[in-house]
Amino acid sequence: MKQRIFSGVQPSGNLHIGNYLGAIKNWVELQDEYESIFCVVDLHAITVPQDPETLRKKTIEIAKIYLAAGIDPEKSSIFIQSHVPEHAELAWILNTIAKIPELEKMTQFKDKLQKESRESASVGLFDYPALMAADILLYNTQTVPVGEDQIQHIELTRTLAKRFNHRFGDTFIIPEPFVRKEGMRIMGLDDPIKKMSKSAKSEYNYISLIDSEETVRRKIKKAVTDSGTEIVYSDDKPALKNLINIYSLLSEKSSKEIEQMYAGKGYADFKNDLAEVIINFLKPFQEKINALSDEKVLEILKQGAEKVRPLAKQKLDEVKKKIGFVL
Ligand code: ATP
Ligand code: LTN
Repeated sequence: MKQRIFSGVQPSGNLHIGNYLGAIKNWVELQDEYESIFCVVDLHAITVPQDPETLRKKTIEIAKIYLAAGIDPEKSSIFIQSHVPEHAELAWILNTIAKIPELEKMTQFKDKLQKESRESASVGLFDYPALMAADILLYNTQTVPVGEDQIQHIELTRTLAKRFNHRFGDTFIIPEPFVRKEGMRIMGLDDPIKKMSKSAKSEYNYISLIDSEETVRRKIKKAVTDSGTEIVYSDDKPALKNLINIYSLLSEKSSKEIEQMYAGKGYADFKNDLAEVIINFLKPFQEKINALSDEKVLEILKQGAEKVRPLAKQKLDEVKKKIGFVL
């Protein structure tokens, strides 16, 4: 029996190379080894103010990105979270298991509160991790491939699952995070201390997967660098380290090789080549995205939902029985 993995991305903002390198690239590599379920988490995307037309467009776009990256719908299930209502139902139940201080501790929540005021933050934003726990636990997921920033949410998922099992008897599998060392944290191009983020204020923070050649060149030119002139990979030069990481991950060259290639050369040469490396990666990717029609993608997503829904229903029924609901 293959182990099961589950992961998801929010259809908000523009997916960037950090999302690709930290998450989606790994999914593609894992889909042969694991029974894989990948979700477009639209219920999560509405926890911050959003525009309905953009949400609709982004939901399909994320699915296209999954497919263009190499997720094969014959091997893996891909679907839209809101097409399987069991996610919201289980999240409600887990709300009654989770404790307020546990949610208050979540770094992603605290970070987002810094971006908008506490007064305007929704209860949904606060509760985001309970919904994420529901996503994972509904499918008896053993492994959750994510970027490093999501580990805390998976820890909470484990806590909730154990608490439920303890109170009501064995119900949930306790999932493990799966984080690849490489690519786990791509930093912002305008601020190498914070992770690259699609909700960043400035578009100079990220390279989106749908950026044009000209945009990539402009953003890389503007990317902050550290003091000095040499191309060296070191912790004291976080901006350069991040750029070398991106170069390395997209070109399959090691950071050592890259250092050697640019010995005696300056930032300008390095940045020009980095822009070309990114463009060479994005071009075929974008061609694949453009070749997919919205209708075809929606059909794949609906089939995905049909395939996974019975699993979700079975688990939710088990949960309902355990807590005393009349079925
Ligand atoms: P936001 O900044 O709006 O919260 P995000 O860019 O973090 O969004 P998510 O939808 O939260 O994107 O994340 C999707 C996946 O991409 C997750 O598995 C996450 O860990 C991973 N990821 C996000 N940002 C990075 C990054 N900078 N480096 C590596 N992985 C990342
Ligand atoms: N919270 C995640 C997206 C997400 C997810 C999930 C990831 C929602 N549900 C379940 C893994 C498993 C994020 O912001 N990256």
